[in-house]
Amino acid sequence: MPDLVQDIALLLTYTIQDFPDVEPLESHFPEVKKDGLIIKNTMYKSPVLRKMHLELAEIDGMKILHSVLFPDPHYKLPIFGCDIVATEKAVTAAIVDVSPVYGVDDKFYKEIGDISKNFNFKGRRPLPLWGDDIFSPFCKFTRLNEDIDMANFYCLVLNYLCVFRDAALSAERDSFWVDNMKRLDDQVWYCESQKKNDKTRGILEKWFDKEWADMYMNEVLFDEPA
Ligand code: BLA
Repeated sequence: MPDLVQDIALLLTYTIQDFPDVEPLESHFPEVKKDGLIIKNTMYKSPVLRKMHLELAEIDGMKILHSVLFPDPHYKLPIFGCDIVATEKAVTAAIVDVSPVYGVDDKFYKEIGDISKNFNFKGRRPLPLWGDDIFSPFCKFTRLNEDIDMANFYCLVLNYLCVFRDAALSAERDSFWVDNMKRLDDQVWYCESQKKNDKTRGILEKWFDKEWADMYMNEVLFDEPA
């Protein structure tokens, strides 16, 4: 079975580090180790993207990739998000989306829609309710069993990421504060909704405890923009 987590981690790392004027963002938890568990966090920022986060976790043959690229709300850019949960036998959950915020132009979603049409997965899974509140109509959530499905999912992420990157490279700063506040609110809502994911919370609570899981979700994964 291909190592989709590793392959997408490399793709994201190259893409993130290639943004103009990118700088490391200090992470309070660059590495967490407990029993057989290891979590690694890398974070970057750029003038256009306020937080680019890649997290990799591994325990007992299970691998998890979590990545969110949060734009600076001064730019009309969506939020890129990807989550992959893989066991030794299959990828049980693969999710990718460019989630809408106020003012992202139709051209962006036209391009994403054209890509989305070309990727349909047999293992398609229904989104939880909290996901319906934040994801775009082009969010893909699927189980992946076969190598070809994994290759297709990689290709999908690559394509979404290219469109996102191009939009970020050509984005112009919006000086209208009301619209910037709307986008800030949309990011807060995105984080609030993601924190309702009982599966992420559940596994963190199992590895650590309730307090730690809360702290980690609030401060590392989905801290709200200042
Ligand atoms: C599901 N996320 C999951 C699952 C696990 C995690 C174990 C269940 C897998 C399954 O049902 O097969 C665990 N994900 C983690 C952990 C971290 C993580 C521990 O990121 C980090 C430490 N989640 C995100 C992002 C998105 C996301 C950025 O962090 C989407 C952009 C989505 N994860 C997401 C969704 C599900 C999921 C939609 C399915 C939830 C459900 O079916 O109820």
